[in-house]
Amino acid sequence: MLTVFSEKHALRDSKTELFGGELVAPFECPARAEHILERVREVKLGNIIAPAQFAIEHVTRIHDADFIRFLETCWSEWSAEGYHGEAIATCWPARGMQLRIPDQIDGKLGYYALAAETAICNGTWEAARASVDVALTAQAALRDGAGAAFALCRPPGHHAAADMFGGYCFINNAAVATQAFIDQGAARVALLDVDFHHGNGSQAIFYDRSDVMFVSLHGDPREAFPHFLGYADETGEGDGKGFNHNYPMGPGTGYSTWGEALADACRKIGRYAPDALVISLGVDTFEHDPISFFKLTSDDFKRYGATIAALNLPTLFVMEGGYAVAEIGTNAVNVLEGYEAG
Ligand code: SP5
Ligand code: ZN
Repeated sequence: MLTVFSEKHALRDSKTELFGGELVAPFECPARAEHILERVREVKLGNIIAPAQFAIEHVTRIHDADFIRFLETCWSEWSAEGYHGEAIATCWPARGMQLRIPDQIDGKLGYYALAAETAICNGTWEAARASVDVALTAQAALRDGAGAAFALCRPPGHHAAADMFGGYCFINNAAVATQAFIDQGAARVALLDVDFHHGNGSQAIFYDRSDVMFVSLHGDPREAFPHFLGYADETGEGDGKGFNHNYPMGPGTGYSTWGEALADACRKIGRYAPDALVISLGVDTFEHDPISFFKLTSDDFKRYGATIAALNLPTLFVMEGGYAVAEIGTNAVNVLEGYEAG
């Protein structure tokens, strides 16, 4: 299987994450991508290529132009304020307030942020832009006939909505790649999100559409980030009614329960008969993930790769989360190896 990787991921090297009331070293760090790349090499998964550069219009098919401008200019506007730390939102348009976009950077940060844990630093925009190029390059390989490809994206994307960043995400790589399939003539695309966290951004982006089915397995929002979306009764709206499926699961969920949810999700995807399948591949479902509460083992990742392969669809894997850094390479590549063996 082809892997697409950009060294520019390393430009996203934030020093601070707001966690438990402290500023800590971010869980979403450059070493993650390096470990995955190392494992791809170790098992000889296939060729590794750098991304092509795509026009921003591919991105603005999904994201609002003002939001993209904000991401692009955030760091310089923040630095110009004379602040010493990284750009972190501190005030939001909460219940009863206005949704007008302010002029000043603290206001814009609050408007566009969905969470405060994700700080914007110098290089964040360049890395996010390279990350979506990685996804689009891998997507182009499928367009040109590859059966599967791995977009080793970093930073991740599935929490990013049309006009919101957070949850370590800026541009929704999987959503942009999904839209690229549609723009190339696909009638239906399924987006299956197996990251531990609900893919709130992806769900919101496709919620009113029937040409993209979004299916997510994740920690129950009663217990887990992003806390305010991901319930089972969110089934889509308008044309999208019946094309959104959530499988929230509680603390301690292991493969017996998770694998059943995946089997059910795959039955729904099979009935939908999409032209392509995009996987938001997070491996923070791992038993030793430091911020999550599922209990999948490294072997389980192989097993579910085979389950995905049984759908027999052109499949684009897009890297999302996973914070057990030492094991992230094994776990992510196990899914891909399980897929190839399956
Ligand atoms: C892409 C992705 O996986 N993003 C995840 C973002 C999660 N950020 C919030 C983390 C808060 C973790 N709280 C964990 C409590 C453990 N006791
Ligand atoms: Zn996650």
